[in-house]
Amino acid sequence: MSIVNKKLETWVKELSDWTKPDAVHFCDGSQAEYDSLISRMLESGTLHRLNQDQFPGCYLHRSDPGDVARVEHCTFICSQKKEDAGPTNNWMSPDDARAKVWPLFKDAMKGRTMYVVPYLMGPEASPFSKVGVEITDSPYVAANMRIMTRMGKVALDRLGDSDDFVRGTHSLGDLSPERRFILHFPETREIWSVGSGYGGNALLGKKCHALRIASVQARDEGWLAEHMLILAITTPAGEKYHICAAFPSACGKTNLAMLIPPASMPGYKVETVGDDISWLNFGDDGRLYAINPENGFFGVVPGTSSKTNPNALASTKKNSIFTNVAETPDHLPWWEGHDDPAPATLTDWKGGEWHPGADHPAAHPNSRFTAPIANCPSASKDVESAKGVPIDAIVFGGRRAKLAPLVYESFSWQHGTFVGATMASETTAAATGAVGVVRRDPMAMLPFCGYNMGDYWNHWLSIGDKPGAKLPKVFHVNWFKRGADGKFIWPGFGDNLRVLDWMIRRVKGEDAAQETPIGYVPKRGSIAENGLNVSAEKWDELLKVAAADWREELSGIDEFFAKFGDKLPAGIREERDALAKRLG
Ligand code: GTP
Ligand code: SPV
Ligand code: MN
Repeated sequence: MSIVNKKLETWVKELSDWTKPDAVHFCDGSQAEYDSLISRMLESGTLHRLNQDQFPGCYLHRSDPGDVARVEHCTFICSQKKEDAGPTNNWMSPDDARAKVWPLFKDAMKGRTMYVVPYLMGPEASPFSKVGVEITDSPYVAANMRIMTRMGKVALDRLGDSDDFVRGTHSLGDLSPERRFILHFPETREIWSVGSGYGGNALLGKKCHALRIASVQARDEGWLAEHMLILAITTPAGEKYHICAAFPSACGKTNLAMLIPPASMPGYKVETVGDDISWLNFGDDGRLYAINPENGFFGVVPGTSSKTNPNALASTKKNSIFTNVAETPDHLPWWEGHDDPAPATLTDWKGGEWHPGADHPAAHPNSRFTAPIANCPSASKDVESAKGVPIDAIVFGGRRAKLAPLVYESFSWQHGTFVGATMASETTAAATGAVGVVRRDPMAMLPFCGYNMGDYWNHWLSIGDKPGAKLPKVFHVNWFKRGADGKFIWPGFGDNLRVLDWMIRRVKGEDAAQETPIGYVPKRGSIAENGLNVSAEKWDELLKVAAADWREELSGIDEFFAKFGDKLPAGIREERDALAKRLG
């Protein structure tokens, strides 16, 4: 394929002179090109063919066992000033990056093909969509980018001869964790990633572009780039509502986005617009409209079953890539939480022999599927909507074994921003490091905000100050509260619709809430209970707001806020003080 964009051509030339690939391939995004990428990877052993009768077009990839998740300690914001990265990001000066990391790309593509991957984040017809180009020496990355984004010609057509594209440079390098860096240059809209071939480290359109770089563009241009799913609910009365929800990694976005209503709630319909990232822009009517910049899912596999998430399961049945799952002797993918019990012998995610009862899981806890949105039975036609869908409610949430009630509603946009800013959640396998430790994760953006988190909160507050803004209500949920027996109290999954339904009724102004110091919680009996088996004691526990526990939480919040010094916005401090007062 020939390209016409001179800036792109010059950049590709510079990069190939430095990285010395054996060949350069400009991706056009065609099916034929994808097929040849797949054939090459089957030949080289990068991919394994799964059972084509049951999983047509599906393949398995086993990543390097030391390269299985995002690496937050190797992820840096390389703004000119350290202060612009803020206290929650790692910072490296652009000069240090050039001295320390750029040499890792020298000759790095020798013996490999360089793929030039132009991609469009967002629907083809949307004015809010943005172009990026990822240059990579990983055919696995190129193939995944074709599923995850609108890739190739469509992006180049959009770009024309413009210089307005995010430049992503990616090399597997030697896959050594010591030489692994994920760098973001917000001022020049560049990304450098070396030493990892995995997910958010390497598919640069996703977290690196659509969140870290886009969050900076969003601040500059007056919109929001968020780690949020987008779903539509149609009620039995035929009214349609749209909800965005921000939960940290592996905390239930994909599941909620693809929710199937419980049998005891007939007449409701849930449709999926996005499962991970939202770009929110103001419409002429003052409302926030969300587009999903992605075109596929990079979803958590373990725990996915016909009981928990049949839509995700269906999405993976064709033309999908599985990464780090186990494989049965019949070449079927298998994982913990699968509908079928494990067969007597499996090949585990590392390629070794595995038997039930082994001392490690057969599938990696962060094993993933890459699947086209078009495969999803619940996919909304608005995935292609140019202006996006109007948002009625924004939901924050995390994993909290204790403290946070099932759901509460904030008092105002400013208070909602405070609720997002003070989110906390137990860590998961989506990033390397300890699992199950409570950490602050504002707006589920802790690992993804491309600038000072204090300025980011200020940007959220400024969204609320826009003249004529008609803002969504802001809620907080916690599906993960545990009882004295250590088990989840709330059944979750499909039954989460009961909570969304309560939110919708609040949006409509129904008197279904009671005021507490932290916000409005449901009046007892106001969440649809028909067909649900939750005892009165459990409802008490689910909806409890204990002032003493929240006072303790407030001291944790204060500790976190102290990091921001005078970057902590006045509006956030006001909300903190007001909460302290309400708690007594
Ligand atoms: P990322 O792709 O990492 O951003 O994750 P995500 O937020 O999309 O999380 P996902 O929906 O994949 O869920 C992660 C894990 O949480 C899976 O193991 C799910 O089974 C589990 N989970 C999701 N929803 C619920 C719920 O309502 N209740 C309980 N108990 N577990 C849930
Ligand atoms: C997440 O960790 O939030 C993900 C997976 O969605 S990754 O693409 O690795 O970021
Ligand atoms: Mn995510």
